[in-house]
Amino acid sequence: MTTPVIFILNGPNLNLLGVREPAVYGHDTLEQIEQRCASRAGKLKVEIDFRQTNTEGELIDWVHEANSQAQALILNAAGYSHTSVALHDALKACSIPKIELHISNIHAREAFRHKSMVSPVVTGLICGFGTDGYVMALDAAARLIEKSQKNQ
Ligand code: CA2
Repeated sequence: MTTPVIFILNGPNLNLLGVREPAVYGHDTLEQIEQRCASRAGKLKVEIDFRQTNTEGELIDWVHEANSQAQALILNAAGYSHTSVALHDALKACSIPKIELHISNIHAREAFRHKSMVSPVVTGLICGFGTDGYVMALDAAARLIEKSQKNQ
C-alpha cells in the first residue's frame, strides 16, 4: 500500500507566528511547527505536505489539489475561516476527511471569530490547544485514514 499523504494548509499571517502576539499564539514559528509535524508523521507512517499562503485563491487551489492528491486535509484557514464563502464551497466539494484547526480557542475570543465558514463542511474541529493542536490534528487525520481504509 502507498504511504498516505496529508495536506496541512495554513492561511494568512500564520507566517508571523513566533514573531508577534506570542501571548495568543505561542512562541513557536511555523517552521518549528512543520518540523514537529514531520517528526510525528514519520511515526504515523504518513507523508505531510505543509504549506502557508496569504492569498485566498491560492488556499482554494490547494484545497482542490488536496482532494485529488491527499488522503486527508488539515486546515488552519486563519482569518479566512470567518469570512470566506469561496473556501466553504471549495471544502464542500472536497470529499477527503478534513480537520479544521485553530491554535487559539476562537469561541473564547472576539465575537467575529465565533462564526466559522469552515466548521459546517469539515469532519471535525480542533481549537484552543495552542500549537500542539497541529500534532493532535495529524493524529486524528491518520486515524480517519486508517478507518476509511478498513471500510474499503
Ligand atoms: O487561532 C488560530 O489558529 C487562528 O486561526 C489564527 C488567525 C485568526 O484570525 C483566527 O481567528 C484564529 C490569525 C493568524 C495570524 O497569526 C498571527 C500570528 C502572529 C502575529 C500576528 C498574527
